[in-house]
Amino acid sequence: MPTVLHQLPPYDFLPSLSPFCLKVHVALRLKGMAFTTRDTLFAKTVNPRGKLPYLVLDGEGHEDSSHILRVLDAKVRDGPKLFPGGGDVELLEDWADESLYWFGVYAKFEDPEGWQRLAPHFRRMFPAPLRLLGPTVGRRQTRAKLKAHGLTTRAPALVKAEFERHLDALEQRLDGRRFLTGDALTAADVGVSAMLAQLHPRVAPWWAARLDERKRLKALVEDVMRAAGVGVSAA
Ligand SMILES: N[C@@H](CCC(=O)N[C@@H](CS)C(=O)NCC(=O)O)C(=O)O
Repeated sequence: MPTVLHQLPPYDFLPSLSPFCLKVHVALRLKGMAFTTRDTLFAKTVNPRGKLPYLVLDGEGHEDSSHILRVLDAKVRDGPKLFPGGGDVELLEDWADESLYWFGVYAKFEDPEGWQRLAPHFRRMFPAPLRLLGPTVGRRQTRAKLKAHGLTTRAPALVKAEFERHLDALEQRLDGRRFLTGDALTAADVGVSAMLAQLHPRVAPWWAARLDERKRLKALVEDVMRAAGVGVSAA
């Protein structure tokens, strides 16, 4: 039975607009699995709970990137054990989803420079009849989520400073370690790398440049993407 990853559409330089979908993409590749992708901006047409990624594996549908990685661990022998049972992996993987993720959303949909660069790509992801209004409505909905999350209730300088502190904390963790929790690649590395890879220089140059300044962290993101054979084309 074919394995199908339902995801938000790709750009011409990243496999998906959604870092959660990218995370599953990377995990499937690390596990050596053959799969196809189906792209949509309308998550509810695939998953009644309205979220992507949604993975169909052995005829069964699975939602939520963290859950999907656990399903892959349980079902697929090859590749790294993504959740080997350590507490730090659990915490970092969840922190990447629930905190780091939102900085990427902010960089693309709230930061004026990011939105100016994202908008033409985002527009092309909509079916032709929706290209005029779709991006504006999509941005409005995304900004409402950012506000509910709390990031946009702070001044931009505070958001950027907090982002840099997070990068510094990750960079420090990599002092003397190959991966974020030790010598083996885990879901923590996959999750953090997927969230940071969405800060591509072509859509979020300021944010990508801050990552470039943290050499160990930048190398980790590149290594994870390379190990997974996921194309992230350069600026
Ligand atoms: N916790 C979920 C989050 C998934 C999620 O928020 N996906 C977003 C795309 S980045 C989505 O499907 N948004 C569509 C919508 O909210 O309408 C996971 O890890 O998969």
